Formats: sequence, structure tokens, C-alpha cells
Amino acid sequence: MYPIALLGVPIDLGAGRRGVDMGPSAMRYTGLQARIAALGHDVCDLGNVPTPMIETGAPLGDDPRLRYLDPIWRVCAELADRVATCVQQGQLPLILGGDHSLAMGSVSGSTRGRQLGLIWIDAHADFNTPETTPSGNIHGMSLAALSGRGHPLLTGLAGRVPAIPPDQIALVAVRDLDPLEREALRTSGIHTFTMHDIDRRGMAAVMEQAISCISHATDGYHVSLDLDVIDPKIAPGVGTPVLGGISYREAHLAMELIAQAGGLRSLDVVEVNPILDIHNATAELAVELVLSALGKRIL
Ligand code: HAR
Ligand code: MN
Ligand code: MN
Ligand code: MN
Repeated sequence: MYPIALLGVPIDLGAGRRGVDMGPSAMRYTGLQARIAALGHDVCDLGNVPTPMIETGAPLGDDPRLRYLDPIWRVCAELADRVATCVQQGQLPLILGGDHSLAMGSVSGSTRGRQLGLIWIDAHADFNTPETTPSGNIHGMSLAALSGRGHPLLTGLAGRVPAIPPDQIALVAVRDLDPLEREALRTSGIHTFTMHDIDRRGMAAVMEQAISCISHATDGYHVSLDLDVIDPKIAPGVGTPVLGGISYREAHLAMELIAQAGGLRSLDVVEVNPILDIHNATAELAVELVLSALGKRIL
């Protein structure tokens, strides 16, 4: 296994609700680094990527369909460089969010100089564009941008468009789509596994298929884990809770199968919102899931 590099990105400019900027602290507070080390991994914490705040004048910009476009692009460009440097040094970057807009930077950096597959585990598809967004929140556009759709500043972060071709992307456990986003997703070529598929076929069958269909001609994969994929009864501390999510065991099973498949090259854990959490339970669960993805086993 590669040495692990932790990178915090306390960004909330891409989300409509404030609080996910505290996600990196909440996850570090649980003893994340020591617990990864206890699995036998080499692990270092590279600190946070500097992120502007609304209070200190982050520019909103003049397009209400792309709120905070410029500062989000800057943070993502910086994150992409830092992640690419980690990869060059043979490390596996673990990115602590922060809202899901950061994945445009982490994935773009991690796929630089190689072709990764992408597994996006989320209640949402994050497949809006400026033309379809109901909110103007860029965290709802990050998967679209990575697949080549949206504002050129965002689609261009990887230096090639698309950063990841749609047939190398698997979207897992989605259950909340906006009407126009849904139409775009249906014809996108992205391998999509909804909550319905998980209910019918089980998490193991779905994850095995998701991993296999993004593993042709790729050098491993990036996993982007949005904590709102988990049912809000178990994970209340997220920016945009949606009823009917995956269970605690299904979430661990998904991460264990990712670990066993052996292709993990980089990982995001995003949308943890400590303000809405109960005794840091969601951050604690996020960290447990990271440990499962990094090879922790029951026996
Ligand atoms: N689809 C909605 C929008 O575009 C909300 C999606 C963003 N929420 C997330 N991302 N937490 O996964 O505004
Ligand atoms: Mn998301
Ligand atoms: Mn989500
Ligand atoms: Mn494919």
C-alpha cells in the first residue's frame, strides 16, 4: 500500500449551507492520523489548502448560476497541484472536505499523467451545469465538470477535457436528482447505480459491477465519498440530508470491497457538517469508512 497523505480543504463556498468548512477539523479530532497509522500505513498530514471565506470577501461573482466560481476555481487549481505532487511522490492522497466542489481539484490532480476511473458515492449526482442548476451551488456541478460538461474554468482543471471519460465513471447510491440533471445523466454514458439497484441487487453485487466497469484501461481509481449517501438517521451531520440512504453496514461493505479490489489511488471524504451533527457521529463514521477503504478488517 502507498504511504497516505492527508489534505484538508475547508471550503463551503460551493454549498448553500455553511458548516462543512469545519469538516476537516471534525475528522482530525477523532484521531484520524493515528488510526490510519495503527493499520500499518505510513501517514503524514499536509495540513489544509488555504480557502477564502465569505466573511473575508470571497468574490461571489456576477453569475447567480455559478456562485463563487472564481475562488472555487482557485482552490481547486491549488488542490489539483498539491494532489498531483503527492501522486508523483508515490503517496495516496486522502482529501478531507469541505463541500463536494473540491473533487474537481482532487480528481483533476490525481488523474494527471495517468488515466483514473472514478467512483462517485453520493445521494446526489452533482451533474448540474450552469444551464440546469436550481441553486447556483457549484458542489452540485462537480461530477458534470469532471466528465466534461459545464463552465470551461471548471471542466479545464485537469488540463484535458474530460478529466475522466463518462464510461470510466460509476455513480453509486444516487437518490435525489433535479429534473434536467436527470435527463442529462440518463444520456451521459456514466455507469449509474441508484438506491433502487442497491435495494434489488444488494450492495456487494452493485459495488463489484461498479468497480469492474470503470477498471478497463485505467490505472486504478479515485473514490469520492459524499457522506450524505448514508441515511441521515445514522449520518445527520451533512449539508443536504436526503431520506432513504444506505445503511451503516452497506457503507462499510462498499469501502471494504474497494479496499479488496486493490485499485484505490486517491480518496475524498466530503460534506461533513459538524453544525448539524450529533456528538461528532458523522465525522466519526466518515473516519471509520476511511479505515475500511484503507484495508481495516473485522478479523
Ligand atoms: N442538486 C442540487 C443542486 O444542484 C443539490 C446537490 C448538491 N448537494 C450535495 N451534493 N450535497 O452532493 O443544488
Ligand atoms: Mn456530492
Ligand atoms: Mn450529496
Ligand atoms: Mn466503462
